Amino acid sequence: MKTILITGATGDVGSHLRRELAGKYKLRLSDKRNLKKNKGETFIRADISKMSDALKITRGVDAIIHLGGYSVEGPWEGILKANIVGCYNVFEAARRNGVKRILFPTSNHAVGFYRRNQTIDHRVYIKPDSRYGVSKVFGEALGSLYADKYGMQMFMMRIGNVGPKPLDKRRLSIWFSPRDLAQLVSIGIEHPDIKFEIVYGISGNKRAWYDNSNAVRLGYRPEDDSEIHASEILAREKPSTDAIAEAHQGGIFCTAEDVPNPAAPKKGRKK
Ligand code: 15L
Repeated sequence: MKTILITGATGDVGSHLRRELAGKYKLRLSDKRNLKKNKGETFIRADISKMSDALKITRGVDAIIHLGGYSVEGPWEGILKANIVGCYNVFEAARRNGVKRILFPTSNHAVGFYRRNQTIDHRVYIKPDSRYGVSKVFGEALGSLYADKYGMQMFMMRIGNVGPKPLDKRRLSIWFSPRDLAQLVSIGIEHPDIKFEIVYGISGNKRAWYDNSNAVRLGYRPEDDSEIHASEILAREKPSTDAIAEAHQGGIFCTAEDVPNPAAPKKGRKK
């Protein structure tokens, strides 16, 4: 059985993945916050902004799902430390430890300034909508470098919004159900021919803004579609007063300086 490291394992996507991947892989979890591990999991508390910690957690694993870091728009200092320095440390530690494969959850916010009336694929020029989006573009660029220069295998998933149900009208286009997430992640771990790939992490949503043919080419067959939730969501959605957010795929990330994590509305952003 392969050993998979999940960084940032206490977050929302990490929690879905722990449940979905249990029994299929040996899960090594890491986070700077404490975590109660389940049977079959190991946990190492680590701060990925320190190279020594990154080296410790990446030693001896078969693949890494690098979720650790800021998951929304926020102050530059935090994003720099967690998403730029932290991402560099994890990729570089993987290289030094001989770990070939990394799955990186980049984000819809790497391309959030595309308009909602456009359909984009994995080849479009980046258009980040936030400092957070820029940090995800950094991860994509670093992945490309490490694939070309060091022969590492990089699976870049531009994730929409993971959850049991889409949250609002914008998320009807980018919703990613936990079981579709698990399917795409399994492809990222198991596919024999990954060099550097960009795919969109969304379900098979009728309202998608993405042409996800690269994921389909690699075998992805999403089982869910947000459309079954559309009438309920559209009926309760209030008209937006933010014309820029409304016109662009990234929504309020295009205008706000700080965005709360939708998975933790009471506590604010994740990190
Ligand atoms: C993201 O990239 C975030 O990680 C997630 O928390 C959501 O805000 C999501 O984008 C979104 O666009 O809804």
